[in-house]
Amino acid sequence: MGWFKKLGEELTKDRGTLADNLNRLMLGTQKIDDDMIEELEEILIQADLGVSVTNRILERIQEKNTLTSGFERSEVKGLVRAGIIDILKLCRGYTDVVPPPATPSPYVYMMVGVNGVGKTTTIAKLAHCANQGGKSVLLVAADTFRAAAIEQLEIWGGRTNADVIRHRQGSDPSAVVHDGLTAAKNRKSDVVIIDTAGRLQTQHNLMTELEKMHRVMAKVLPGTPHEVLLVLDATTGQNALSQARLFKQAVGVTGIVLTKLDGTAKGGIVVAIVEELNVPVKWVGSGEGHTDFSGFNVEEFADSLVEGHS
Ligand SMILES: Nc1nc2c(ncn2[C@@H]2O[C@H](COP(=O)(O)OP(=O)(O)OP(=O)(O)O)[C@@H](O)[C@H]2O)c(=O)[nH]1
Ligand SMILES: [Mg+2]
Repeated sequence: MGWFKKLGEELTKDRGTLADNLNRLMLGTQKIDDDMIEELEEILIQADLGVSVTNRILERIQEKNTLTSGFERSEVKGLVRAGIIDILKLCRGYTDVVPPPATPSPYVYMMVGVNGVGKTTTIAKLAHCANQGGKSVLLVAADTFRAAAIEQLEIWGGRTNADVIRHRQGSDPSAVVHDGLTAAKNRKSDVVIIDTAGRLQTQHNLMTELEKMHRVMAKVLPGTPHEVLLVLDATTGQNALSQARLFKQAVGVTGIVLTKLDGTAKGGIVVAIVEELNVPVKWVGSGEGHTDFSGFNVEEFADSLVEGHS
């Protein structure tokens, strides 16, 4: 093959969305054969669905192919969609409603995730929902590492009618957590949301720090945190899976918030994460404002992956 043609193929390979690639695949001859299955496998892997999810979907398609005669390529997209929905629904606890929870009080959320994914913005979104639901909200500024992180949280606190417990930049995040939960107990706050750093000097330091905060919470208020929310940027690829594994190991993630779905999101990786870690997606962020937040609608999400819109 000439280098020019090869280059062209490489480019299309890198570019296509899952929706585009499925459309292209369905335009081929009607026959379902090994070549088509192989091509579909490549498409699903490229969409960050991961080997395990891909195999599940392929098995489903092959099963259908042997069971029925006259199976057409045009049905492939529907089968991929159904496969994705099955996996996302396997993990109970996904929700299409927004918070706040009623009990116990205070209800404590700990937010975790690598830097820049949208943790602090998501806190504002959660705080706004809770505030709208008539709950008193306390934010805890335990990202003491990044410059201006505390001020950023205070600005959001002001906009969403939430108080903020803070120390100085560079102070021990676990001490802030300690004071935050003690204050929540004294003030009888309904909802507490803890902001954490996305980066420290090393990843090991970050995990150790998060573990320590987690222990401090349980000591001050047994049973807390009630939820550890892993914030994931939907535009991240394979990296998100290793991030999710690390955070789950360190602090036991209970739910995922998928942010930046308003962008040119890929998001296929989230299916792989839900399948491997058995952690539900709870909410999605779709913008930079504190009202750009909603529950996770499994069908809509699957549609947006296979159709390219929601
Ligand atoms: N388009 C879009 N942008 C978002 C969304 N959520 C957050 N952002 C933006 O992403 C950037 C990072 O958001 P932060 O909330 O500061 O992220 P963080 O995880 O707290 O980052 P660190 O504190 O540095 O670890 C900001 O510019 C946000 O406005 C979203 O759902 N959609
Ligand atoms: Mg932040």
